[in-house]
Amino acid sequence: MDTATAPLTNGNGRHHTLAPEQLKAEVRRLARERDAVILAHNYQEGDIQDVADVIGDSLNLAKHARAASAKVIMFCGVHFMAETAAMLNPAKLVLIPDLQAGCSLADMVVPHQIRQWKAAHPAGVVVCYVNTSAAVKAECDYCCTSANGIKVIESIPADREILFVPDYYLGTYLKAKTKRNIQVWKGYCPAHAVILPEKVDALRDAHPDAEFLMHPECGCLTKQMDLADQILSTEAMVKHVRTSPAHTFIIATETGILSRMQKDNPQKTFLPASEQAACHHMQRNTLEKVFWSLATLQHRITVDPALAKRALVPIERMMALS
Ligand code: CIZ
Repeated sequence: MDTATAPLTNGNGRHHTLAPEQLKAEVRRLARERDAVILAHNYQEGDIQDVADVIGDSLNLAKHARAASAKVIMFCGVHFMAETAAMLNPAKLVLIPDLQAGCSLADMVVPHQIRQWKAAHPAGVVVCYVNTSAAVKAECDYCCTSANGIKVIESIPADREILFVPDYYLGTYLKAKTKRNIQVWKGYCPAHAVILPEKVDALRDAHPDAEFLMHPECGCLTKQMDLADQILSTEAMVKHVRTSPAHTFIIATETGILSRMQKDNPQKTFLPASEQAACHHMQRNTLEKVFWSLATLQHRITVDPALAKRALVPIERMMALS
């Protein structure tokens, strides 16, 4: 059979025989047919980014999800991000390509642990990183991303103790930057934890003119904080490399972001601080799964309305500041 005309909708077998460019065209066709907007996180693979209407960090994607007029929001990212989209725009059908695309960092704190921590610090203000479940957000006062963490912390009265969950490295960075009284939970992102100072040092020796951009979730942060040229969120990194006069960049964050940087700046060189810094949850989403998700309208993400009402409090406080 001519592969260009092979049927795609062959049911449970979930095979297709299309080349990547044909599959991308099919995804775009289906998105139009379904009235779907495709939102893709900066860490998603290049093929998914190629079919997306919007590529961005969780904050940007949340803003687009809230404003979306399409019937379907195809959220190419991880579960907590799709949950936020579903809470911000509950009338829409929010889909995720792979239901198992979770977040190891988000799993490092659960609601009863927040309640216990608050009981031990009754005057504490709880700030959660966006990498948390809706159930955890519902226990918190403020939400933040790495793009707006400093602003969120600085919006809290200076005399208040702050309890920050779940990322130890982002929390430590925010504490150093704001000089606030912040107790930090000991969670970490396994993808960022494999970025080791020795490897970064070797890369910097080999590329002395390269700019070293580091994400605040990096486990190497405590040792390298003073050495990084910039400590930036993913969105800030994407913007920075467009305008920086440097030609070579060492990028210390999840490797999926390199495809966006390379596509935007074909004349520049981007080196991952670690080839191993790949998030296996983000990688569960593939172009094929995006296609099947649109074809079958699975997997729908919903949040119980009573829970969403509570979880939206810290999210809306963050969005009001952003
Ligand atoms: O907020 C996000 O999307 C994450 C997880 C990281 C970043 O810096 O953008």
